[in-house]
Amino acid sequence: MSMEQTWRWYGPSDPVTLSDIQQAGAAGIVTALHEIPIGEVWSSKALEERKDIIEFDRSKNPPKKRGLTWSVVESVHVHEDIKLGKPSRDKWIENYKQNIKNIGKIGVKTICYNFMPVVDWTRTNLSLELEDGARALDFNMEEFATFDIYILRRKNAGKDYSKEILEVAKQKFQSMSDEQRYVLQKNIIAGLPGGHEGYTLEEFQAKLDEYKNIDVKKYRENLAYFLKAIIPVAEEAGVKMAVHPDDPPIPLFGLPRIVSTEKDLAYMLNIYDSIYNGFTMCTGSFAVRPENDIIGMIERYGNKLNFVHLRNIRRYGKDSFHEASHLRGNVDMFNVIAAILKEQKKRHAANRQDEIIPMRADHGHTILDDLKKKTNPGYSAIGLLRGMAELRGLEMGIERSGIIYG
Ligand code: DNO
Repeated sequence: MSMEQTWRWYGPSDPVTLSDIQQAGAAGIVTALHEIPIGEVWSSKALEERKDIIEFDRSKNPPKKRGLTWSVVESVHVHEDIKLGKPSRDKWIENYKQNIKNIGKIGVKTICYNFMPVVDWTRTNLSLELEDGARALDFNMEEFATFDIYILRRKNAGKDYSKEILEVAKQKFQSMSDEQRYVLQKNIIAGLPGGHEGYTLEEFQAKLDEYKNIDVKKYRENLAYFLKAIIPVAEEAGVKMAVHPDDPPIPLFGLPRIVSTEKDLAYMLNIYDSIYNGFTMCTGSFAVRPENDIIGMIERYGNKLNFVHLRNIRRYGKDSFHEASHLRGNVDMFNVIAAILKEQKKRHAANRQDEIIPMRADHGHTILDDLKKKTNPGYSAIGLLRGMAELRGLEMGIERSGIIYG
């Protein structure tokens, strides 16, 4: 059986329409009520309305079923008070539980979320020009350090970088125009689509300050507190939770990161042992650390693999990477897909109801006509379509050749 092909849709204001998504051949929609502030309750009414928009084209008379289903909610973000372990966390956890119940009621079975402090996914350049003229997302540690040390001026930031990086960052900062400095700042803290809220420099520093006394141990305790509260509710509601790894999976701004490696994953999955406490295999995120054995992770923790983001990266320098086309990069996509299909086979044999795992092509390059349009970074239609087409072809090749049965 193939994986379920899904597509991330940012809601009615997404320049990529539901009809575009159908034409791309996806059947599952991945979306969220992005307009609701982090932490608030998503009402059943608002959820039902969004589900209706996804499933029916009401501009037709009679309304036409589109053939799309809302498959995954990505993301129900975790309120910062929960991450910080503040006394007010219980109130936000109650809201989170209510969201799980409401989402379960409309028939969505998977929720993707993350536990990254302050910032969600982060890049330094949203439009890196590649040799062929395509544009890609890029994370350059030297530019990141330039922002951290010279623009944000975080106290003691210099201690977090090697001598080489410090040297380059200094030169970079000096040679940058005000405009370039502003763009770098915006890329890092203004918020990427679907991620955290945008911040000014002052707000951002204030957010970082709140984490002053939170080390990895404390942060893990806060995650454990959250999971122990919500997973029983997810089990009851029939909704599988899928934590997204840190993106990139390295500590940033001196903040704790706890979903970056296989060890981290093992730890968080063990906090509450249930298939409802699972993870999102985001290949592009985990692959930034060459020691992350992605295929082994799928083999070892596959029973809790609840969602898949297929994306490729090309590493350069230390901790830097740009996003590569889906089949050409440091991720061995062939063996990744084979391992996921094997997991599905295992579930089939075990009579599990959730044999088919939802996957989406993640972050395409900006190419062709999209280069002239305003698009969501990483989520322009044509690049994602290219990625999706390549991945589904590869998947079919693997299935038909019988490789996974060998
Ligand atoms: C970026 C995404 C992330 C992801 C969240 C999950 O493209 O992979 O924003 O949705 O980290 O909560």
